[in-house]
Amino acid sequence: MDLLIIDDDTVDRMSALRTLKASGLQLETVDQTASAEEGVALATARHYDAILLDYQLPPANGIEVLQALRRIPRFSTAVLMLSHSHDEALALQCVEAGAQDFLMKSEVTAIRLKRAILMATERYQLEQKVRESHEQMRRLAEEDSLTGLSNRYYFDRALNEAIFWADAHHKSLALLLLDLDKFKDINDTLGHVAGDQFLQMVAQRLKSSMRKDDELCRLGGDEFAVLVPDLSSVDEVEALVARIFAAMTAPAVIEQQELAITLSLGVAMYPDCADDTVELMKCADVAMYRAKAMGRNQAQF
Ligand code: GH3
Repeated sequence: MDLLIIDDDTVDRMSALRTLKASGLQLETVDQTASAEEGVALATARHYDAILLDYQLPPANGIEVLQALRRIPRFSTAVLMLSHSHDEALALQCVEAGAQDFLMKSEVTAIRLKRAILMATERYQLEQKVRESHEQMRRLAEEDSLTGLSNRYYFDRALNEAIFWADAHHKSLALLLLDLDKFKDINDTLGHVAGDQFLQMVAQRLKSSMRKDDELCRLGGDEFAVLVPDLSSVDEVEALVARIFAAMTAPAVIEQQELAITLSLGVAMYPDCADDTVELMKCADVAMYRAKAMGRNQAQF
């Protein structure tokens, strides 16, 4: 087991070290530091199974150090807070801030420390597994399995949030609806697998046309949507539309056949042409069908 002790009191640090050695825990590494800053740096540089963190670390307190530790990317270490204080409210505060346990220094014996470390690391690993499986489930629920893009479920939530954000910040946003032209012909002539490959290629090209904050989703079938938040001018949307069409100019090559990629695109702006999500979707849909009606392979605003 790899441990780190962060305690500015040399006597307490040595005592923790002695207690650890007497605990019978299988210790690989026990690093120690008197400085909160160095403690965070050590925990950033390598993984520890547990950190024994003193609550009193002037000028910081243990909760601030705990927060700094938890900001470390992929931090996965159980933190046990130690203090001379018998304050139950403080103990609760530390656990609420994310410490796995709170131990009073005067009551720490080798057996108690061993039990606390084993329980804390086990509980932490369990919490970590639950967090990871929640995250995995969320990702799966929001991902389109064919293209890897976000799906309709994600899009509905993102659209509501984007409108809420635009209202709160008095900003505009654009919604683009894209529908491939005569996509069914590819399925009919080359088969469904080739159709799938075509959709994957289009998805990749669309992805490469986006800016960092643009939200690209596959709504289903051959239909895609893009949310363009925080718009300063319509020029930004026009530039994005131009990038999308430019990305489609080279044909897709599937089964040694060159297939032209064309799509019809409808753009709707919020709040200029709609008051809510339903109206905005309708507005973009009408524009997209206008693009189809006017000969396809074009955008309509
Ligand atoms: P239009 O230009 O009028 O939009 O013509 P289109 O052929 O693109 O439109 P239509 O909506 O008639 O056809 C969409 C086709 O997409 C029909 C459906 O079978 C196919 N499709 C839907 N989802 C998938 C998929 O995941 N993979 C494949 N290969 N085809 C799909």
